[in-house]
Amino acid sequence: MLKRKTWAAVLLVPVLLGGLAHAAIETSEGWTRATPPGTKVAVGYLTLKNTSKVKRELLKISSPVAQVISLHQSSIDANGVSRMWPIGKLELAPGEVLRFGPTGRHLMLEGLGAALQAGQRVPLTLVFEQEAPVTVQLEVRPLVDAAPVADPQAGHAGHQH
Ligand SMILES: [Cu+2]
Repeated sequence: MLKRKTWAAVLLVPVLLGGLAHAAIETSEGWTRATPPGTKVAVGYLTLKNTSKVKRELLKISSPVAQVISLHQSSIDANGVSRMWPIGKLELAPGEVLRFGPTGRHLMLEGLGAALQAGQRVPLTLVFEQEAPVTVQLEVRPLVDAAPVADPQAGHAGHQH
């Protein structure tokens, strides 16, 4: 028994030193939507969780499929019109969970090299301050015929940023 406890203590050391082996920012539920041919813009969503005890700022987002990826916020005004604007800075407080969604925050993927196909997976790399880059796969969901009014992708079809 004594010997087993000693081993347990040894194995715990790297975990307690932490930070390197285990990513402090967890990502989940990443998805985007298929794009019609010729469309250069797509929107993406995901959930971020800061499992660390310190705040973390998102510094950079990149993907091989898009030239530029930025963060946007959208909301519906009193007339039912969807509006959106860039988010300057995104910080996660310790323990904070941030869910992106069609009526809130979204990722703007601009300058797509090719149309996104349903079933494809789009890799996305997120760089947070003082963290190793985190890569998440966005699942490409089918393009729906009648996009809801609140769909930021529909809102982006008519204008450039
Ligand atoms: Cu947008």
